[in-house]
Formats: sequence, structure tokens, C-alpha cells
Amino acid sequence: MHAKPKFALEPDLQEISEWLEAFDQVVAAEGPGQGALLLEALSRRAREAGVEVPAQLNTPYINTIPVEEEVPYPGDRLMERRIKSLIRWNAMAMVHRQNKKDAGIGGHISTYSSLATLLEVGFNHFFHASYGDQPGDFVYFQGHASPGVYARAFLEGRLSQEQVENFRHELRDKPALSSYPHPWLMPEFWRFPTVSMGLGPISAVYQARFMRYLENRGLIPKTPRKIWAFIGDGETDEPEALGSITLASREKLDNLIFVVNCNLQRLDGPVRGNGKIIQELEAAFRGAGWNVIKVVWGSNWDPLLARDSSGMLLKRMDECVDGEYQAFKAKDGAFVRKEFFGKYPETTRLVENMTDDEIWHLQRGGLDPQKVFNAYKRAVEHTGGPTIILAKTIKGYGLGSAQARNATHQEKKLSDDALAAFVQRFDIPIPQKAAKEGSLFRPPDNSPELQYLQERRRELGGYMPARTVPEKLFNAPPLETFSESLEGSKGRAVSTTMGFVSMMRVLLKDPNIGKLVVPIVPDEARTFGMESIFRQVGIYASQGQLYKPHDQDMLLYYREEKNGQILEEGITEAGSMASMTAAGAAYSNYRVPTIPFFIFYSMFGFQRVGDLIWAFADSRGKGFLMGGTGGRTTLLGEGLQHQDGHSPILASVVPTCASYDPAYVYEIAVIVQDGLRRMYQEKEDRFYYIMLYNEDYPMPEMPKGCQEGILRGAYKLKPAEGKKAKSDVQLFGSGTILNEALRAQQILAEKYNVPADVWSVTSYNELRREALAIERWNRLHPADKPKTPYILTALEGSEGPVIAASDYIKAVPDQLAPWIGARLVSLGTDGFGRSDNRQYLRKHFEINAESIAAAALSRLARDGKFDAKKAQKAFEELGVNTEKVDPVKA
Ligand SMILES: Cc1ncc(C[n+]2csc(CCOP(=O)(O)OP(=O)(O)O)c2C)c(N)n1
Ligand SMILES: [Mg+2]
Repeated sequence: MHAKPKFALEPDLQEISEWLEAFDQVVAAEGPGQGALLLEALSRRAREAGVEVPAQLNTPYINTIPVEEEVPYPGDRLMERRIKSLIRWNAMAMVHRQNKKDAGIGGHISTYSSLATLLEVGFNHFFHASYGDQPGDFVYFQGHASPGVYARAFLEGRLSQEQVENFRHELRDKPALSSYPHPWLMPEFWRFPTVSMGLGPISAVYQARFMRYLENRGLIPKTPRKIWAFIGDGETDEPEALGSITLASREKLDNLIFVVNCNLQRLDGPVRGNGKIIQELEAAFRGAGWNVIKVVWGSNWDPLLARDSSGMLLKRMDECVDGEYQAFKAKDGAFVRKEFFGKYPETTRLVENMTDDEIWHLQRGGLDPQKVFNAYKRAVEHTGGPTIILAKTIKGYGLGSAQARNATHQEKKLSDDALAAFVQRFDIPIPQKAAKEGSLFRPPDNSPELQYLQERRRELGGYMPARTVPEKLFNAPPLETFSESLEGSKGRAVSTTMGFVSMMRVLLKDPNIGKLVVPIVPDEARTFGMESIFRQVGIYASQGQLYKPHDQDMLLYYREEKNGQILEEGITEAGSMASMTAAGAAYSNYRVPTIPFFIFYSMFGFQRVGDLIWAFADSRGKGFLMGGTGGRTTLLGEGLQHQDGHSPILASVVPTCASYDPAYVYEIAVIVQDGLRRMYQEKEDRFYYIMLYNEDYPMPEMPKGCQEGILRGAYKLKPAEGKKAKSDVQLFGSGTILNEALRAQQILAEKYNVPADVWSVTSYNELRREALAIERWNRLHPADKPKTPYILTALEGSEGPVIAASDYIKAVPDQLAPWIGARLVSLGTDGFGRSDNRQYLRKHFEINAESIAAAALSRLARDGKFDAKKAQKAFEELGVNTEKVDPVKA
């Protein structure tokens, strides 16, 4: 049963119209400001009186900027249209001809066709390539609009005809173009990889914040620089696209502008067939505190809206759903007259003097330079927060029968007739035959079009996109900088995490590069014992600290500062990774070689934000990912969702990521120092993933001569003691499990008289990569003397089976199988984690010292080097249950 309404809900039309009239009078006499105040007061009073006032996050389905507030277009509209047409043609021809030649090579023609005006207004009037000697605006392009960006660069003379003709033919020893924005593949052109949907928007948000961070810390001067992110409307479905938008408003990022290309379609069909994506995004972004500018209708709608005294046109605009709007542009003018205007007599009358053709050409806002220019101008001038421009466009605009169809996204080629029509419609001066072949067309350099285009870019400081890297970054500090880490802990039990934090503190104090360090944590600093760093360098807070922290009188209080150095991201690994990307590519984008250290729960790293890490590699990102509380058994207690036993394998697939699983703090020092040298001094485009643990044990002093082994991935740490010249077995240990290997060595020696050598294996990934490179060389040079991989050279003279144990799955040591497979016994933590302590976890996963020792004896027995019965008995003696369930299935 519904409660009876208190009052009758029958509207009193007379009363409503009196109130409206009164309101109109106030606005007319005292201005819109007073009107707004009045409404505010009224809604306050309504709330007090218990009247429910619905929260209004939507405005009507019309342009945000009223016509009377528009400024005239500053450019030569005709000339810009000519240029845009040439770009449209070349973009389309590029894809078309390639697919004609090489069926299935792919590419997109319909995304750029909807985006062209949005980009061209930017290129001609807004995108600064520089601000004086400072870098200019950053533009995140919709990835699959790349043909349009290439086509413009072709007209600018920056890309050769040969290059454009080799779009998506990158492997033919000719200059070519990559499918999408990839700095890895075109390092002098693209800055930001965006084609994995959602990564562009989140990266842009954190880029804008990082820009402010650099400014507030005095590392770059303040400039009017903006970050423009062009996003597909379908793309906004990705959690990353909208997941961080409140950060942008919270941080008042008025250097950030999102432009959503609302062509109402994604790949399969309409984005919101039954709703309106523009209205949905308006509410979401307005609710999140953004400045929202809707650009729905083109200028030729203005007279109609002005004549809409009945309000029925507005009503019709509001009630139509996107599925209908899409159909209107897939059909023709007669259809629009009948289905859109024909619904009401008032709207029918509005267009009775217009031809079907005129109705057909009623333009959408995002395709009208006048409307787009005004929106951009407002966005650039807006202060105090980020702006989103929701621009309504048409997918496949101008592609004739391919326009606004559900299958438009996949369109790669046009029919001969469609090509001819395109050339005619956009006035491209090439013969029919050339049109049908999809020939590129570039007017001469001294043509008015190219002169205009060049002049505009000169005015805006140069070409875009373009990526540059300074000649020199910095010299790495010498290893002695970390002498404290090299000396060991003098018997004190510490974890590698603690050791690393001490190193960071040293690095932060470094007079040359300390200020370049960017520690990034997703609400996990206390887990890693980093509170001391809070105090040392402060947490970045753009507004400073507006409150007195309750722990202010404590030594390690929560210190927030406007020039704080730590990026405390809150609980967002994706956001943190986006910060890592901004900081790790700052050497190029800002010419400031910041050094990010992103410290996170290793379980929530590669498997959670792996795609962002992949894009980081594409961005040629530098820096350190620190996988905290690593290891499936070392992170005790936390269980299945927390205990990481596989991230080194996930890391191994990223080509520029060097991953390490060090056991001792001195190993970390060697790796970090060499990493700084290679990334910043030698300018290698690579980054590091280093496992950190929270198990405390004494850290030894660095033995002599192990540096090369640490970096290459393995060195003999502790040879067998005793009379026998040679040991019978090699024990490989990594990370905390090295301690288990050392204990196993002792058990084998003391209980079974089996001498074993112990190796610290810091990186199976690096060992494998080097071995693969050597093997490839050998394969390609059968007539030459073969070379030997490092792992085999290192093992020379060390006999017997290799028992390799780590806190990760067996696939980690298995990486060496092609070279030492016959000798290799991998032990690891395959299977789901459990909540228990380390002792029980290691027993469960069969990687404790006892399991390692028993595995060694078992293997020696199989090799005929140890009595099989004794080996079987050893399992019992050592408490290793041979009949328990396989942990991989447990
Ligand atoms: C993460 C991810 N998932 C899927 C794709 C494949 N994909 C490429 S374009 C596209 C549709 C894009 O639609 P929209 O964002 O609306 O852009 P439009 O082309 O309409 O401008 C899809 C699904 C992708 N590139 N990235
Ligand atoms: Mg779309």
C-alpha cells in the first residue's frame, strides 16, 4: 500500500504560470544572478518546510553556452574547412588503400570522421606546442583516430608520403606508421598511448595533478599549459575513464579538459540506445564537481530554438533517445522531418519552410567550428576546476551510406561510388580514378591551405604531437651513496622493505637528485614502515594542511604540505600507476627526470593494473615498481587474495621491465643504483620491478665480487663447507626463501653428509632473457663458435642437480629449463594462498628448508647418487608429508 499523498498532485496551472511570470520579471529586471539567488533561497525554504526538492544534475538537451554569449570565430572558416576536408580525405584514403592492398590490415575511418572538427579547432586555435621555452599543452588523442592525426602531419610535411603509404606496414624496412599512438614505436611523434580504452582519461587526470605537483614543488614554472583528453563516448564505460574524476575536482585541476566525442556509437552499436549519453555524463561529471559544457546543436538550429515559443522543440529534443538520434543521421532529411519534427504540430510547423535537404544539414554541435570554438574558449578560461566538453557528433560523418550505421566502426573501405561522392562532397581536387584508388593528396607547399595551416602552427609554437628527450638527464649517484645498505644490519633483524625505506631516505637527501624522487603509495605507507618519510619530505597536498593533525606532537606525524614530496594516492592502484606514468615519463614531457618509486602490495600490482603497466612501458616510462609484502608464504596471515606467488611471471612479459627478487638489502642497493645509472645516465628506456618482503632477519654485509651476479640474476653466495672439493647439489634461493635454502644446506650437510652450494638468484627473468639472446645469436650464426649463456658460465664446475626454491610459482625458476632443465627441480608456491604463519605456509607449499633438503635427496637418489630408501626415509625424518594433497589443488 502506498501512503496517501499529503496534498493533491493535480497541477494548478494558473498558479504555476503566475510564479513563472514573477520569476521572469526578476530575471529581466535584476539579472540571472538574482534569479539564481532566488531559487537557492526558495529551495532552502522548501527543504525546511519538508518539501522534497529533487537534486537537479541535468540541464535541458541544448547547448550550455547561449547564442548571445558566443564570440565570433576568429579563424578563416572556409580555409579551415578546406584543410579539414583534405585531412579527412587523406585519413580515409590511408586506411582505404591499405585495406584494398592488404585485406584485413585494419584501421579506422569512422572515429576520425566524427572527431575532425573537434581536433581541427584545437590544432588551429588552442593546442600550444610550447609556452616560451617551456613545453606546451598535452593532448591525449582518441587512439583509433590516429589516421586523422597522421593525415594532418602529412599535410604539415612532417610525415612523408612513403610513411603514410606504409600505415600499418611497420616491418618492411621502410619508414612507416604504427596503428595507434605508441611512443615505443614512434618515439619522436607520440607521447601518450591511449588506445586501450580508459587509460587515456585516467592518465590525463593524474597527469594534470602531477603538473600541479611539479609546479607546487618548484620543479617547473607555472604556465597556462592544459591537458586535453579526447575520449570516446563508449570509452566512458571503462571504470578507469570515470573512476578518478573526483580527484580532478577535489584538486581543482583547471589545467584539465576532457572532450568527449559523443557520436552516440561504440563498436557494436549505440552507446545508450535507450537513453542519452550526453545527459548521463553531464549528471555524472556535474555531480563530481566538474564544469560541464554541452555542445549538442550546431548554429543552424539556433533560429529554430529561438522560434520555439511553445517549448515543444525543446521537449522533443529532451524526449528522443540516442537510438533515435542515431537513426536520424543514418537516414535522410525526409525521415527527420517525419520522425523528429513530425511528432507535434508545433515542431512540424517550425520546419515547414525548410527543404528536406536543409533539415538534413541541421548540424550537430561537435561538427560546428563556431560552437566548438566557444566551448574550448570557455574551457580554457574556466578557473577553479576541470572542464568536460560533451560534443555531439556523428560516427562516420561524411562517409555516405556508412554514416551512423551500427557497423560503422568496422568500416575500412568505401565503395567506388562512395569514394567518388566523398571527393565531390569535400571538394578534393583529384581525378575520379585516383579517388577510387584512395590516392593521397597534398597540395603544394605554397598553396593557401598549407600556408594557412603552417601559419597557425607557427603561431601556436610548433607541431603536435611531438615527443623529445633532453640530451642529458643526470648522473647516477655512486654505489657508496648506499654504503649503509651495503654494510649489513650488524646482526639486527630487519626486512628488505625496511632496508629499502632507509635507502629511500638516503636518496631523498641526495643533493643532486633527492628532489627528483617521487614516492608513490596507495594508502599502504604504514604497511611498509614509511611513516618516517611522511615526516622527512611531507605528503603532497595542493592546499597544504587545513587542519591540525591529531598526532601533531608525535615525531612521525601525518604531515601534509603544499610542496610535499610523497604522492599518497589513497586506495587506487590504477591512480597510483597513472601517477607513476606521469612521473616516469616526465623526463620527456617536462624535461624533468623525476624518479618514481611506486610502492604497493605486490598482489594488487601486475594482475590488477597490468594494462596500465603495459602502457607505461609503451610510454618509455622509467622508475621503480616496488612489490611490497611479496611472496605467497612471507606475507603471513593474509590468505588467498593477498599472498602473491606469481607477479614475477606477469612482470616477465613486459619487455622493458627488469624484475628482481632480492634477498638482502645490499642486493637492492646494487640493483637500484645500477637502475638509476642505466635509466637516467645511459638513457635506456626500461624500468624495474623489485620484490620487497616484511620478514625480519639479519642482513649480511655485501660479499666481494657479487655485483655482476646480482645484476645478471645469480651468484654463488655460500659454497659447501668441508673437505670435499666439490658439492653434490646446487641450491638456488630467492628473496626470503634464500634463508630456507641456507637452512637446507645445513640440514643436508649435518644430517646426510651431502655438501651443497647455495646461490642467491635475484632474477630468473634476467637470466632467461640473457640466455635467450645468446641462444638466438647461436641459432642465427651456426658457422660461428657458439656463445654460452651467463647461467651456464656461472654454473661451470658446480655439479649436481639444481634445487630452485622461491616464494613464487614453479614457473619462475622453470624459466631456466631450456638450459639446465635436466638438472632443475623447481619448488614453488603454486596454488591458492592460506591464512597461517610462515612456518605452516612454507610447509604447505613444500618450500621450507626441510622440503628443499628432501627434494635434493630425492633427486640425488633418482640420479643414482644417493640411496633411494634413505631418501624416502628422509621425508619422514624431516617431517615432509609425502601423501598430503598437492598444494596446487588445495
Ligand atoms: C580496453 C579496450 N577494450 C576494447 C577495445 C576495442 N575497441 C576499440 S574502439 C572501440 C569502440 C570505441 O567506441 P567509442 O569510445 O565510442 O569511440 P568512437 O570510435 O565511437 O569515437 C572498441 C570497443 C579497446 N581499444 N580497448
Ligand atoms: Mg563513440
